[in-house]
Amino acid sequence: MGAAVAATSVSRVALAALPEPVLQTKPDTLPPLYPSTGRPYQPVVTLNGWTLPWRMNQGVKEFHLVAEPVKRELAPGMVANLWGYNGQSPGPTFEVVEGDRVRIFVTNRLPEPHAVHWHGQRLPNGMDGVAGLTQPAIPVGKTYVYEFTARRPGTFMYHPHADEMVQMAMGLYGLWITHPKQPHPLISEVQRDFCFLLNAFDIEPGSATPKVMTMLDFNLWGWNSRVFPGIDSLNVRLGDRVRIRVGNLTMTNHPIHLHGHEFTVTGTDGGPVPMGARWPEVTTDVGVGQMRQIEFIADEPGDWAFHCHKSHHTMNAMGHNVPTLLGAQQEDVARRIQQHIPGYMLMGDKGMHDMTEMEMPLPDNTLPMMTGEGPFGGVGMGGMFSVLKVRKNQPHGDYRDPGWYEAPAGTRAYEWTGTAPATPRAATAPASATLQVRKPAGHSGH
Ligand SMILES: [Cu+2]
Repeated sequence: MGAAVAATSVSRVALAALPEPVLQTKPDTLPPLYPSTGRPYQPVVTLNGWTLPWRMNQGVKEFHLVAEPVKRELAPGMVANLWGYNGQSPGPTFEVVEGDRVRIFVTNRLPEPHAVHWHGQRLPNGMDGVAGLTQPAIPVGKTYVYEFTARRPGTFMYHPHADEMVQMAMGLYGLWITHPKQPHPLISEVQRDFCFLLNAFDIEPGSATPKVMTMLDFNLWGWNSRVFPGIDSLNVRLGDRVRIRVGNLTMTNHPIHLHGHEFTVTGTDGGPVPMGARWPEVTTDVGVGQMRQIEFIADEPGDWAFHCHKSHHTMNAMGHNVPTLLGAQQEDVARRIQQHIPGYMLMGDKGMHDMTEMEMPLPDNTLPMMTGEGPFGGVGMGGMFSVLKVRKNQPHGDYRDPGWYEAPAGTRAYEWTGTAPATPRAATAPASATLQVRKPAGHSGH
């Protein structure tokens, strides 16, 4: 990673040359990149991602973005064939300071034309990256240069504006953070600043390449092209002010929900939210093409679930055309089928929780629908799910996973082992309390 950052003394030849692209091969959450050149700022941490180093060239921050096919591990046990930037999907995060002049070299190593749109930025029209409208598409193998001044601070993203349907279905996008150049009345100083993009893939069990024509029926719901249990936890110190920036480039909305704390939405991709327009929430809906920046004080120690509240989005690939079998007596049927198909299992007659412990034979390169191990057993999740870990002794600036929370004695839900009172429901209910059911009359066909 060092090459581009370390180029402090740039030779005349290098001035005319393309910056060497910095690549990342692992899906790990890299520690914050403290700026070694340019103005200082409090950096962000990209979940399961990284920040793109730059080189200074006569006062301009120069970046080199390479669009190319990549392999991305969505979670241990599954690798997807995606399109990304600089070795990963999503691409690296850009971090600059309000007022910075930036020059971005974009090399197209995709099999088709490309263009990069800088979502939310104020910039000259010809730098907006809409193929055909503001520039010719970048041909295969060619490099284009974008140059503009990062005029307003905030949370932004970048994504293709050439064959968007295919290129975004394949995982091409990234985040862009512009830090304020001086203390800003609407932008708080925080101790932890996380960012991620919401994404969705449709990958048939047993395969590795997304189906690019899918409009709504995606089967893998990700944060930064990772799915639970592959999404890293957000590790903070008790009392930290925490900011989390979330962008949505999927085809549906995602109500993002945090346990144990209230937060406020302090900004969108349109800028900081005025103080008088902020209110407390525990869930905020991130609409398609929107970004939300939430903030809270992490003042409750523990392992707090943090997830999309659409329950189908906290599952991995599953079949939706399965009949509801709750309450169905299948044991005898299952026994008879097992005589012909050893290992045949019935599912769903008592709910789906069994799926968390089931050792089902899965096709290669396929994640279980409900999975993940917690300290007390199967978590039974997938997709857009992670954990906010708040710890008293998490060192300042340390983002490493502190392990599972140890609840103080007497503060964890426990099993009742005393005698249960009798609950003779029907016998004690007064006659007047029986439900009156009025059936519709005279409407044939009902
Ligand atoms: Cu969702």
